[in-house]
Amino acid sequence: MTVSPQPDERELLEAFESTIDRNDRIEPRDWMPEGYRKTLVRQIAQHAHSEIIGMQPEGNWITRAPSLRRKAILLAKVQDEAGHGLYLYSACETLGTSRTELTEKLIAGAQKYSSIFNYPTLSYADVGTIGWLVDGAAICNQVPLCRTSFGPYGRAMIRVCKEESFHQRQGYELLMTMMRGTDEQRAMVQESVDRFWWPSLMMFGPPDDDSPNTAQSMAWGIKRNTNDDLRQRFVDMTVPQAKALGVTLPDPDLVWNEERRAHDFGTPDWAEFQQVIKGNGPCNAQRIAHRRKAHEDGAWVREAAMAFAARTHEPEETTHDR
Ligand code: BYC
Repeated sequence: MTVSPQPDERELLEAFESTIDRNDRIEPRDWMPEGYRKTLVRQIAQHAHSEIIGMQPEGNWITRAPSLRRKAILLAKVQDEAGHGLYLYSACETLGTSRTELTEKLIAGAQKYSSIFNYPTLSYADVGTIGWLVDGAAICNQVPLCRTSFGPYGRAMIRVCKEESFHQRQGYELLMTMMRGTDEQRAMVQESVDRFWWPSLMMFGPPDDDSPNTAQSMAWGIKRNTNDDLRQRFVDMTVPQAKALGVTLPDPDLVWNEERRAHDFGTPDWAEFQQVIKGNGPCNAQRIAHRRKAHEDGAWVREAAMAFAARTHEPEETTHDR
């Protein structure tokens, strides 16, 4: 038997770079630089954790939905987020990092998740605002990620984006219904938008000048746009929607700039953002404690599933009399 010579690292790197340059996908079986793998695991894990932790703020209102219809919609939406988390953990597993390891890191506070989910949901209007603004921001960020250079991540994003668009529309429809209601309902919507506007802008990450990862992630085709570009796109997309809804976005500096053909807007409180991502936001401790408890309470389900799987894989003659 002849053994073909192993390509050396330089050849492998050249092959990797030419795949990136051609805008083709890197697949799990392909060689990749360790830094590329590490960056993907960091971003995809953070993304997966965000979907799972993101179930909590809205899940908080399932038992208090104002009608059976709203309850059914909310239940389905929160379940979709669980599904998104699972696609993303699966994408991470193709890079050699198990979901168990990632979950342990999350509940130990060793990995991040989106800052937005560390803010409380104080009224039912927040369910609509999260759909409109938070899912809206998520779509702006995630549509370009459908073209990310790593195959399993991009393919997961295609499915996630379809569902997120639906989520955004249900949020907008809920807010529109409330805006057509009483003065009190309109005030609830405005109060909710006032609380979520700035944290939604923070979802896109720090300004480009303070973003340590953007340049390399763009060079590798992991990110397709910078944080500031996507934030701008989100503001421009949201302003006419706010107008149609009849709410005011809480930014006195928000104004159309004819020269740039885009909106100028104020600066988010980046000191607050840094505190939130360090674990000191209003709900960080509560979110992690809740996730840890759910993980511990679910131990018996995992054990039962493993035992069942082991039994179903036993040879036929030892299991026929079950
Ligand atoms: N929150 O160099 P940068 C959803 C971290 S789920 C927390 O710009 P990067 C939804 C960043 O990780 C939404 N941390 O980083 C779910 C880095 O720290 P490390 C989640 C943040 O990665 C349920 C440091 O700050 N979406 O939509 O190039 C219901 C420096 O930042 C945040 C995704 O995860 C933040 N907002 O760019 C409803 C999308 N921003 O890791 C909705 C995928 C930054 O070096 N992720 N950090 O310690 C991305 O596109 C990019 O990771 C980001 C950040 C744009 C978020």
